[in-house]
Amino acid sequence: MHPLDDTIVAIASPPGGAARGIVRMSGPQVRTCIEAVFRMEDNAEPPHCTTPTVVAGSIRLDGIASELPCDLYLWPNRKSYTGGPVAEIHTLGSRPLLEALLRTLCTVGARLAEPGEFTLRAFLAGKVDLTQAEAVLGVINAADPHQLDVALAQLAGGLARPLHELRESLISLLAHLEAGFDFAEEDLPFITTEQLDEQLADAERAVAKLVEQTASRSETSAEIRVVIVGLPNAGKSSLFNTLARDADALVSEHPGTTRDYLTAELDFDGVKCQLVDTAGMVTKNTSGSIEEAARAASVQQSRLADVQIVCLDSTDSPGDRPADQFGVNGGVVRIVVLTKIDLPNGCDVPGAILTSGVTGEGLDELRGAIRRTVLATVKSGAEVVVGTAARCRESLRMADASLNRARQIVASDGGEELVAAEIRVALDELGKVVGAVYTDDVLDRIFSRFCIGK
Ligand SMILES: Nc1nc2c(ncn2[C@@H]2O[C@H](COP(=O)(O)OP(=O)(O)OP(=O)(O)O)[C@@H](O)[C@H]2O)c(=O)[nH]1
Ligand SMILES: [Mg+2]
Repeated sequence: MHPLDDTIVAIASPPGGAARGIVRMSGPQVRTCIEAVFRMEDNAEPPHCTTPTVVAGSIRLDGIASELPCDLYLWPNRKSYTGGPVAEIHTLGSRPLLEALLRTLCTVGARLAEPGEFTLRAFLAGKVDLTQAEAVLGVINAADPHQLDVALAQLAGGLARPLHELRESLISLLAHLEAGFDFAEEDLPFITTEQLDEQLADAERAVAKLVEQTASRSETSAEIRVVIVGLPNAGKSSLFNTLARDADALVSEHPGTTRDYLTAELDFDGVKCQLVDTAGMVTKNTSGSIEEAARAASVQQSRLADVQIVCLDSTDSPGDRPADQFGVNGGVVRIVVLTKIDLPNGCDVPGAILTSGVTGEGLDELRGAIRRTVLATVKSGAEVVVGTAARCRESLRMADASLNRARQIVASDGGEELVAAEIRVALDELGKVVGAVYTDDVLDRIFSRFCIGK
C-alpha cells in the first residue's frame, strides 16, 4: 500500500506534442513545492488561498535559461480531486520541459506518483467509491461513445447511489432487529414478520436490478462477436480478409477450405468488434468426418454470435441459400450479404447487401451496417464498466443468496438472530462492491490498471 502522507507528482497530460501540458501534484508539501518553482507575474509568492484558485505566472527550471509562462491551479484543502491539497501547473506541452519540471519538483519534496495513485487517494479520502474509481478508468479507456456514456453515468453515481441506498436500508433493518434482541423479554417486536419479509424482498429486488445492470457479455471483455456464417464456398473467407484488411484466411475455389474458425479485431471509427470466419456449414450427413467437426465448430461460433453475417452466394440457385439454417440463437442480429455479384447470377434476396470482393461493390455499405449493428448491440449490453462488472458479479450473487436465505428463515420462523447474520453477510458483500470493505490486494488490482497521473 502506498503512503498517504507524502506528496506525489506526475505528468497528467497524454504523451506526444501538444499545445498544453499538465503536471499534477497532491499531498501536504504541495505549497512548498510550488513556492520553489512558481512566481506570479509581479514576482510575488503564490497566493495563500483558502478556496480553489487559478493564477498566471511563470516557472523557473534547472538548466533552462528562460522562465516559462504557465497557469497555476490550486486546490488548497479537502475540496479537490484527491481530498487533499492539489496543484496543477498548465504550461507548454513539450515532453522534455514537463519532465524537467517533474525532476525539479522531486528535488524539492515530491515523489513520482504510481499509476492510479491520485484516484486511489480520492477513494481513501472518501471522495469516490470503488465503482466510481473504476468509472474513471472506464472514461479514460472508453472505445466508443456508448462506453463513454456508461462510464460517465457510473462516475456520476449511477451504481454508487442505488448501492448506497440499499446498504442504508439494510443497516437500518439490522439496527431494528438488534434493538429487538436487547429488549427480547418485553415481547414487543420492533419490526413485525411481515415488515421484515417485505423489506428483505425490497432488498432482493434492488440486488436483482444491480445484477441486471452489471450483466456483461464476458468476464474479460464486453466485445461484440460478429460471426460470418454460410455454406461452403460462399465467399466468407474472402469477406473476412477484406473486412479485417491485414488478415490472411485461406481462400480457394474448393468448398471446405476453412476448417476451423479465425478471428480478427475490427475498429470502425472507434466502434470495436471481433470478426469471426467459420467453416462452411455442410447440410449433408457427414457424421464422424472432419467436415462434421468443422460444422460443429461453426454451429458453436454462430451460437456465440452477437451479430451474424449470413453469407449467400449469388451464383447459387435460390433453393441453395437457406438463410435460416446457420445455428439457433434467439438474440442474434443478422446482416444478410449476397456475394460475388460481379458474376452472372440468379435472383436477388430482399434486404441483402450486394457485395463483390472483385469490384469492391457494397463493402462500404456492409462496413456501415456492421458498425451500426454493433453500436446498437453494445447498447443492450452492460450498463457498468467491464472492470466493475467482473469484480461485482460474485459479491452481488452472494448478497442475493444471503437475502434469499434470510427470507427463508423468516418464513420458517427460524429466529431473528439468524436473519441478522444473513443480513450482515449481504452487507459485507455489498460493502466490497463500493469499497466500504476492501483489502490491499483488491486496491492494488484495481488501481494498477490506471495510467500514471490519474
Ligand atoms: N468473382 C468472385 N469470386 C469470389 C468472390 N468472393 C469469393 N470468391 C471466390 O469464391 C471462392 C470461395 O471463396 P472463399 O472466400 O474461400 O469462400 P468460403 O466461404 O470461405 O469457403 P469455405 O471456407 O470453403 O467454406 C474462391 O475461389 C474465391 O476467389 C467475389 O466477390 N467475386
Ligand atoms: Mg473459408
